[in-house]
Amino acid sequence: PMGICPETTMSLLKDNFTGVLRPWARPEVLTCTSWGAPIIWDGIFDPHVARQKAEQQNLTIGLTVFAVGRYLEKYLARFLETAEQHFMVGQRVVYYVFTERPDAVPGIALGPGRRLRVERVERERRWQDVSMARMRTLHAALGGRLGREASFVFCMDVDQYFRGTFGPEALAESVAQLHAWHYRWPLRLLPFERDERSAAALAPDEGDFYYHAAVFGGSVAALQRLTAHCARGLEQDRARGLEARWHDESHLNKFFWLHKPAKVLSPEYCWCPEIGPRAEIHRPRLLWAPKEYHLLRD
Ligand code: 2GW
Ligand code: MN
Repeated sequence: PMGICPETTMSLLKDNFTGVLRPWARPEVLTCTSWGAPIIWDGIFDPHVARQKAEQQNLTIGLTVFAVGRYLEKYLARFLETAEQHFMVGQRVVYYVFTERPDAVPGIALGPGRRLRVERVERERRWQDVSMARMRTLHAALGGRLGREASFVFCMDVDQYFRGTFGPEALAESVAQLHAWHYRWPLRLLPFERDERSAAALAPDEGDFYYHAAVFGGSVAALQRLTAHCARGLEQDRARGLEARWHDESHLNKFFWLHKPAKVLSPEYCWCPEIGPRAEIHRPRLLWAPKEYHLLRD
């Protein structure tokens, strides 16, 4: 289907609350936020039921990823190859790769109903700008072809790879990812931007969770609001000579404080292997790829 379809979004949400989720299956973790959004842990949904229900709705799911500079050779092929194995298998999927070198994008064998689109972007000079420019570019893409052909979109970092099923149980009007390093931390220690002059600032008593900008998603309309908010905040800060502590991630956290996500993904969905084994992390879906800062940040 073309364009945004609110009915589809709503019925999917309703199904998630009534049929698909069994939050009591994981009594040792928080499976619901204070505002009533489910937190998706392994075991609280039946992947087969989730997949069947989604297939009936005939959705097209977008997956955006930026691969600029050395990140293209280093991370993109593995990200896409493993997405073919694990991301929304059985659904219609359209990958959007943003890069300054479209010719260098590796050829990946795609399953039926899956396609890859490559969009050219300018290369920013500072690495912080590469990351932050994504919000502006995504906003434009959501207002264009991506927004017309997808009903839901996930926006992801490229420096990670899929290891387990990342299926339609993760879909919702707006979706935020719990940060693997911070989900056990007390609220007042979370690394939100605290400088009141920044558009991303949260007061000491504000904040629900610290969300990871490596994975966020939602309907096209919700993501247009999210990317517009973050792009505006980033520009406002820049005009004042400020840069938030964690760049675009700080602004994303401000957005989700003001506009609560409809669904939250447990750290199983984007896990950092360096943390080591933890009892509550059953089946990681994405794993952070190792970084070589000396190689990349110069
Ligand atoms: C970024 C930092 C340093 C050196 C290179 C880059 C870089 C990033 C690059 O050269 N080329 C590129 O395509 N990127 C894209 O930006 C790529 O998609 C990458 O995954 C994304 C974010 O940069 P990354 O993954 O190096 O940053 P992280 O893993 O520290 O990410 C968190 O914090 C960022 C802000 O500092 C973002 O909010 C990100 O979404 C967070 O996961
Ligand atoms: Mn990253």
